Amino acid sequence: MKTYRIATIPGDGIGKEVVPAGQQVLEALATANSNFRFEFENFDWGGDYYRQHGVMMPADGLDALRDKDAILFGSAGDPDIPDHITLWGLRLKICQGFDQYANVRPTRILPGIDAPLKRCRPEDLNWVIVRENSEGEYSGVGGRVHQGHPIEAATDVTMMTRVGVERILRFAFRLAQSRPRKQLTVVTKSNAQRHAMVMWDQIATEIATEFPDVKWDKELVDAMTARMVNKPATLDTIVATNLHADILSDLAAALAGSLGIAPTGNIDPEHRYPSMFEPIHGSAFDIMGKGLANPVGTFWSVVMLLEHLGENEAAARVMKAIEQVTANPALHTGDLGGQATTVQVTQAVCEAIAKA
Ligand code: NAD
Ligand code: K
Ligand code: MN
Repeated sequence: MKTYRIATIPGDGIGKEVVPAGQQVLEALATANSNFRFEFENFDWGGDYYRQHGVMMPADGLDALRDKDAILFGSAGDPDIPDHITLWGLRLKICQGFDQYANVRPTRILPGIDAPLKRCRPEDLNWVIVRENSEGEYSGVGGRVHQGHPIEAATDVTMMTRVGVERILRFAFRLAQSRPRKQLTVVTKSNAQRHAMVMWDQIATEIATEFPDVKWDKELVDAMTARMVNKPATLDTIVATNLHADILSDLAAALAGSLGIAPTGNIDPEHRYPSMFEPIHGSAFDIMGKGLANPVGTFWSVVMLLEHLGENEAAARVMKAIEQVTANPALHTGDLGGQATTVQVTQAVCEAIAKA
């Protein structure tokens, strides 16, 4: 029997509620399946750790994760600690430290969900947004000078490297090629950002020649928001920069019903390091600690984790269980207009897995 070593990092806020729920789903799956088991190691990094140690994770934290098969992450963000400290001190440290340069964010309208885009037939809405996850607007290059003085100034430099842009575009073209519609939309803002984004467009044209069977087009990011709302069926695979795709994928999640259902994988496509899976939402300060968090985004992230491990049958089993549960409005959490709790949804998904 195969053993997969999984690191769990709940982090902060509702991360502490949804990650244990995700672990329960993996355990239910292992119980129902004799081909593999999981060995979990939990890491209590995040805001509480910061209050005790002055850092979000230990200096040798990456070494503790290095030999894992995958990481299940919750959220970094604490009401009492500035957001840039929590984000850079934990999630980005892992993403950048393990060169998880491809962030993959699927969007579909799940059964039973009253989504703003529900007029779109489910078979017409099957997006995957690929987010560049290692540089761009989040390169960390910049600075702040003359703080508090009239001449105060600050920069955050958008840094795109040819290597970084080539590899994310190649990943996106390859992903598009593997999907039925073989279609890719490359999103930029090359009218305004006339250096980095123009280079991105040029590299897209170069990489496209390697994928003659992929139909591709370009869209400016502002126009893209309107296209997602007005012509959703014209989109399939989408690739955008770190910042643009961050924003577009929250829009995508809301259009599909809620931030609480959307998953993501921070992937190292070369499998040199463990990849990390997480719901796209944050710590949700307004509902944390109340048992109201929707765990579906984490469960769908578990599906992506299983696919990454090559356990496609098990992944499909979890996805089917999720869809059975979302189809029942009595099992909707507050963000979907229902009254179910995190525990109720988790139990229902675990039962559906056991019965499948
Ligand atoms: P958020 O995603 O935490 O919350 C936005 C809104 O969506 C809130 O009203 C929240 O209640 C709701 N929501 C989110 N997830 C939900 C779920 N699973 N079930 C039900 N409702 C849900 O975004 P925010 O308020 O901008 O950020 C809060 C904190 O989280 C900040 O510190 C931010 O930096 C951090 N954050 C972290 C990550 C990450 O770790 N990957 C991502 C986004 C935000
Ligand atoms: K998250
Ligand atoms: Mn985000």
